[in-house]
Amino acid sequence: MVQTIALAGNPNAGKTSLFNLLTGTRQYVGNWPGVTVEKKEGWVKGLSSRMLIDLPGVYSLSAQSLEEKVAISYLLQESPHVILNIVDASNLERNLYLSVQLLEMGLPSIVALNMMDVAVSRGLQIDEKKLAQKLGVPVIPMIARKGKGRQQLLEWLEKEEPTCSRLIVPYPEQVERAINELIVLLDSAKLNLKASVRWIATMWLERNETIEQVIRQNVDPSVIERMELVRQRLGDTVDHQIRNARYTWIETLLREVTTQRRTVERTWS
Ligand code: GDP
Ligand code: K
Ligand code: MG
Repeated sequence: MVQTIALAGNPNAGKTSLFNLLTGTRQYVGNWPGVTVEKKEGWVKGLSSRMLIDLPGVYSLSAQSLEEKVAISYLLQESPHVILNIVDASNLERNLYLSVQLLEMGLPSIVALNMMDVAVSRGLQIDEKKLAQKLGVPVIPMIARKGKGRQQLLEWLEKEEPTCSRLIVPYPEQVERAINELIVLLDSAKLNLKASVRWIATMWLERNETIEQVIRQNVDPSVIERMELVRQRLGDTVDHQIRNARYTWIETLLREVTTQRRTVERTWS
């Protein structure tokens, strides 16, 4: 049976480098259905029956841009065997925003911590074990451009059963209350999706267009009406509150897992 690995990450995180490193020349390029966003697929070299799918580079799953909509629709509807989330280690705070959203989604995931050479040259030390523990999924340090980390990644893909993170970002109290009410409503609607119900509830509060569409197509109008009321009660700033809570969670995480050494500036006078 073919297992699909979905490659997700910010633009410039090294997605193309990693894709080429893993697939070599066995690539097929097309478009995502209905849109002119490029879709690349390829067999993973050195493993049997593993198909790597390159998702568009995105900074979040907010479904604002076409790329974000393609990525979120794919993950929601196709549920890959595992999400391979490539993260730029030299740009952790921004890159982890997408990671947090992906991990909240609750699909099986693994993180490729790329650009380790850049991070090290800037004096950034990352406790990878602790990072993996906090994210709730394996973290594999890589230098994709030089092929470093490939072997470890392949071994993991070959041998391990992918895990879903149990990452829970704590949101402000009134948001948590709304999420819990939405979870009850969504449970009664019996949506047939692999994504976590908590994540769907959070995306509904953020007015994520893709989630909005899925819910309007699959949930009873009377239930949607009650979901609307829960959302309206929170007012216009709920998406900011959710975003801020994610960034606060990331800042706390980074304080625990990173150390910035002072880099010595060389002078040539
Ligand atoms: P994409 O936009 O995510 O597809 O990223 P690319 O694979 O095109 O990489 C962006 C740039 O970073 C390119 O110039 C790559 O050669 C470079 N790059 C990729 N991985 C690494 C890495 O681990 N270390 C360093 N120093 N550069 C890398
Ligand atoms: K690029
Ligand atoms: Mg690219």
